[in-house]
Amino acid sequence: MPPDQPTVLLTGFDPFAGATRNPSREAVQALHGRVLAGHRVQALELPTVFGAAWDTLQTALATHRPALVVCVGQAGGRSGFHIERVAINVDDATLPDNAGQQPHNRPVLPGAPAAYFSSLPLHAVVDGLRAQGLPAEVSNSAGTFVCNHVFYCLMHALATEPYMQGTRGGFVHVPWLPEQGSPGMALADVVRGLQVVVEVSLEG
Ligand code: PCA
Repeated sequence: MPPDQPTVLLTGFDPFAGATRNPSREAVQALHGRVLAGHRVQALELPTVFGAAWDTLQTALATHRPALVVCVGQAGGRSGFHIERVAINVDDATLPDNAGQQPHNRPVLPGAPAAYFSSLPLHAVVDGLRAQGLPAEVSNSAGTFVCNHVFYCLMHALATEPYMQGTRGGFVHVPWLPEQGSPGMALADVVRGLQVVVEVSLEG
């Protein structure tokens, strides 16, 4: 049963590649339970593991029936919020995931379309973030690691599952925390920015 109050599902990943922190997980946890534009935020942690990450998200989609899903991941080396435009049907890892899997040149979903576009209002989100003094841009590649994998599975489900019709979804990459490397972004700014992403996506 969908909850009475409409829900926004925000996901973040656990730390990977030997790190101890992942700003995506910390930022979505900070927003758990908040009400943004009349929608209650449900935060969810995904394992940085091909397959298992999507299994976890899929279960949450069926439970919460969210109006909006924003998956968030860390993209070390990028500066500012990267609002991802496109998910591609490719798993091609340059490092092992948290279960030691390192697929090469493999489809996420065999036989499924080559790509899906985000259904977030990309430019309105970027404008909203910049208006708050937060650096942001539209990105044309979410990579080919676990973030793109989850993004692709999400957009495929939104396109094909009858119960997901009318749900908007997309993916946002955020920079390292300042402690992790440069360029970094303070956790408070990541949290503030994700709030903008949600509000603009619900209103836009
Ligand atoms: N970033 C990785 C996976 C988990 C995360 O936070 C990625 O960009 O694929």
